[in-house]
Amino acid sequence: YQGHFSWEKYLKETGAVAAPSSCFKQSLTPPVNEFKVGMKLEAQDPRNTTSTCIATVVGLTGSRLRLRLDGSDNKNDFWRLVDSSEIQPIGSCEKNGGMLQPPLGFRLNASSWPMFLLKTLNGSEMAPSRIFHKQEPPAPEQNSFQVGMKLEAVDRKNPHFICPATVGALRGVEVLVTFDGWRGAFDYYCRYDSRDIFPVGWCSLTGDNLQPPGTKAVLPKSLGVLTDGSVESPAMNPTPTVGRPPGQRGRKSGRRKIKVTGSWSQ
Ligand code: MLY
Repeated sequence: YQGHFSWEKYLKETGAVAAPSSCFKQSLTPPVNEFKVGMKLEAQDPRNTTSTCIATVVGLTGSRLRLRLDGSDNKNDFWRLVDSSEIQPIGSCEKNGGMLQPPLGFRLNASSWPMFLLKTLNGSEMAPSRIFHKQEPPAPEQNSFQVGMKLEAVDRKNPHFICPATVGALRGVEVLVTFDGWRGAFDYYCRYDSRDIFPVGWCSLTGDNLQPPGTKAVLPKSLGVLTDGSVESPAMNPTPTVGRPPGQRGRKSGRRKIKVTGSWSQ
C-alpha cells in the first residue's frame, strides 16, 4: 500500500533521479519475512550493543520486525530488517559461549533476571532458525551516492515510518538524509551502507507503507517559485506538525520553499 504516492510522477515533477540500487547495502529483492507476531529471538540491545537479549516480535512491516526486549517496557521498541546481523535464533548466544543479558532498564531487580529468563522462555514460541537469513547483503565498496539523489529512508525519530528522501550532502562515508517536504527536523547523517536507507521502490516491493512527502516543502531552488509550502489537503497526508525549532538547524543556501503539487491522488 503506497498511500497513493507515486515515485514515477514525483521524480518527473521534481526532475530528480533515484539513487541506483548499487549504492545501498540492501538485497535487490527484499528479504522474505516469515516471522510471526509473538515469536521470540535474540537481539542486540540497541541501547547497549554489547548485550544480547531476548526479544519478542510485536509487529511486522514489510521486511522489518518490530521488536521489544523481554523485561523492558513498551516505550523502547525498535525495528530490524529480517536479514539484520543483530538478530539470531534463541540458543545462538549460548552456543557462542555468551550469556543472555537483561535489557538496559530491566523492570525488575537484577537478581531476578535468571528466573525471569527461565519464565519468559518457558513455553514460548521461538522463531525457527530457518526463517533467519544467513547473512546481510554485502556493503558496496564505496559511497557512491550523489547530492540530489532520491531514496526511501527510515525516519529515525519515528522509525515505523519509511519516507521519500533526498541526499542533501556527502561527508566521506556519510550521507545526509533529508526528508522531502519536512523542514529538516528529521534529517540525519548515516553511513552509506546504513540499513535504514533503501532504493526508490523498496516499499512497494516489501508492502511497507511509504509515507507521502510532508507539506512543509523544502526542495532545491532550481525547482522553483517561493511560496509557502501548503498543499490542498491530500486525504492520505498526515499533518506535519514539527517545523524547524526557531534558531536551530538553519538551512544552508540553495534551498527554498516551494509549493508541492499533487503527486498523490485523493
Ligand atoms: N506527525 C508527527 C510525525 C512526523 C513524521 C515526519 N516524518 C515522516 C519525516 C510529527 O509531526 O512529529
